[in-house]
Amino acid sequence: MTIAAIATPPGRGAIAIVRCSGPDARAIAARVFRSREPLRDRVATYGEVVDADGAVIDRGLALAMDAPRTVTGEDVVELHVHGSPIVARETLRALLHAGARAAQPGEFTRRAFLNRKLDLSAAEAVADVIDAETRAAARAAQANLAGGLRAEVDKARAALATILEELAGAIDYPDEVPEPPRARVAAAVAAVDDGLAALMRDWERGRLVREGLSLAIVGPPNAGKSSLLNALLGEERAIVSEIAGTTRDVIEDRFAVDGVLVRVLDTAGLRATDDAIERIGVDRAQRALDAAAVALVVVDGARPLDPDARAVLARTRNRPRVVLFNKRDLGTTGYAARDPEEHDALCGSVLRQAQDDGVRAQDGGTEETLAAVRHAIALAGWHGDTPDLTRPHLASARQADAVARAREAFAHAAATLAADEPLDLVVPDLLVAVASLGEITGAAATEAILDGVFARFCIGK
Ligand SMILES: Nc1nc2c(ncn2[C@@H]2O[C@H](COP(=O)(O)OP(=O)(O)OP(=O)(O)O)[C@@H](O)[C@H]2O)c(=O)[nH]1
Ligand SMILES: [Mg+2]
Repeated sequence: MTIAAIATPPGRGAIAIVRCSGPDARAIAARVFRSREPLRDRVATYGEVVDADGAVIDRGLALAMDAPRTVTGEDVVELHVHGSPIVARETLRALLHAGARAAQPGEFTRRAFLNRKLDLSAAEAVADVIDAETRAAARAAQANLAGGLRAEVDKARAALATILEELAGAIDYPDEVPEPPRARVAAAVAAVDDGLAALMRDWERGRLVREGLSLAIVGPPNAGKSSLLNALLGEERAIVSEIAGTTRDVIEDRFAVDGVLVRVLDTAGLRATDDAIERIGVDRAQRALDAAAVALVVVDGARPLDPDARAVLARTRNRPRVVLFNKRDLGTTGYAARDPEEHDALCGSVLRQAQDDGVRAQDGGTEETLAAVRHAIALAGWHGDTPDLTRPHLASARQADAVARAREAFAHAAATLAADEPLDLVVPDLLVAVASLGEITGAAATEAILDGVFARFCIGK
């Protein structure tokens, strides 16, 4: 079945591309596209796009690409028309009328996978490339798109296949083929497991790159939370005033630290209140704090700590956080009297004037404070260890789950080996691991490995 869809984003632009893929792509395009020259493989041809009645929808280019050297592995025809949503839609309608079916989400990529144009991990990377919100995320997706993850996984599976062959030989010909030494089997399994453990470690960091870090700015009213948000963003995003309780709703924005996206939430000051609206704001602040990966706690460090400040400091002690004792330009009374738990807290000032007037810049000027806060976010969020984006990595929960299952099987195999149980008992575990890893790339090759191994088992075993 030939499918068709608009390939460019909705809205107006210079060009819109409507493409179709499938065995009838050329025949269908011929009904919709009129040109003086016939379409030739990989040559752009000028002509008219016409509707079912033969009326001209637009003039543009048609680009035919013959299977199998195409993105889907099927015949593909792209119609490049003017970038009007109406023209693109009319062109698509003409293709559908001429016999194409509207493509499902991801169907072009799915066909590419089915035609072995890319493996499953690369197909997932296609989606990641498109979704990337930062340069770092785009680069990370490219590493997998190039097939890096498949190479890693295939290497692990090949190592397992070698162990399985050896075991199978000994099972099959117990008199001729000696059992491989247990220690060697154990070491081989452990080596594969180490590689997977590294992938799992990178998974968390990779997720950070793709999804960004959620950061909630919390603290008592009037501490300077919104001032800090504005300073981090470099714009007057949130209202700042000397009235405690200025921020009511949660304000969300984003900025980057070390190329990592930080999704930041500025929240209402946390305090007990009788004001109904402020109460709602405080509830929202609390929820934002619960959901965030890292808390950025801001308290007024110039004054003795009040119960509200103590409460939020105590509440965030056991989680990743950054603590800023603010308003250093006014004094450090609160900072000096802080609890031992807050001894790694930052002390600074985010007051705009402090910077603009050059007031006591050496005493924690805004820029200096911001640099310290950014650095502390990197430490709390990813241990200051910027992810290596060029390495292949697990990019979805599905992939991470497959690796986790392989590692469980290894743990079981290791226990069997350690318990001096018969060596062939580890075979099922290793097969489970091979199959789980195969899910990552979508390889159907497990059948072959299964055949190779079980063909040598005698009946009843
Ligand atoms: N001197 C001094 N004043 C500051 C500093 N940071 C913020 N302020 C002032 O403190 C007041 C409160 O600042 P905000 O940023 O609105 O405080 P907030 O924590 O968002 O307050 P709520 O939204 O009410 O919870 C404003 O008048 C700011 O100008 C600082 O480092 N030094
Ligand atoms: Mg505020």
